[in-house]
Amino acid sequence: MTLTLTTYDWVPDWPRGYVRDLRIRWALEEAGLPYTVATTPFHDRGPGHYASQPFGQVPWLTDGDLTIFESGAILLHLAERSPTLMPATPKARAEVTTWLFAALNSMELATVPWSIFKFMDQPPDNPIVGFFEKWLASRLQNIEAVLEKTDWLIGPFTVADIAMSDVLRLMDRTGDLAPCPAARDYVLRATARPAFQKAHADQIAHFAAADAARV
Ligand SMILES: N[C@@H](CCC(=O)N[C@@H](CS)C(=O)NCC(=O)O)C(=O)O
Repeated sequence: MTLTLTTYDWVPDWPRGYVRDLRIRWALEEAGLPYTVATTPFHDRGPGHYASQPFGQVPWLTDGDLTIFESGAILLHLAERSPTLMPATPKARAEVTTWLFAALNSMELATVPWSIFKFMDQPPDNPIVGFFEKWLASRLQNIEAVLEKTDWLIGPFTVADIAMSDVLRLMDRTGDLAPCPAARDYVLRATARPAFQKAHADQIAHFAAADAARV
């Protein structure tokens, strides 16, 4: 099995440490699967890029002659290959899949529009911003209630925790997880894992090397 993860050749400073190839690096490190990293231009997204990722985004993963895009699909693909990422029992598999989708389709669905407004520096009285803040606050309240009762979503750490903590991590960056101590502790617990630390350091080093190559 030859695994190649593709990310951008360079990105500006602010997304560094948060580009979604990180969740894939993290899963690969947790699973101990060997992989290489390839790059695609950030500025010139040509037909080759769209052939692998129809939305012109990253990441994507090739596994032999398979190409998989969407970070959730990639995480699931890797989880199928590693009991560290997803225990083999039908119950655990169903729970992991459920929480993986919940991370992306219930939590990230709310955090992405919120983060767009946040980084656009909208005035706080903008009613659309208010709507999204309220929606996100309600989702946070729901996940806080779950995380108050458990260290990891299904019991043991799984790929669902990679997705969920990575989604919540973006909010922690701006201090917006402060009202949710259980979610905050969860992010701290997840990001203290050696596999996260390695994945994060590798992404930072990848883009730093790109800066060095540009001068
Ligand atoms: N749903 C996609 C989202 C991918 C995504 O938003 N990628 C960002 C980097 S983290 C990107 O390529 N942004 C550039 C763009 O959308 O043009 C996934 O989870 O893989």
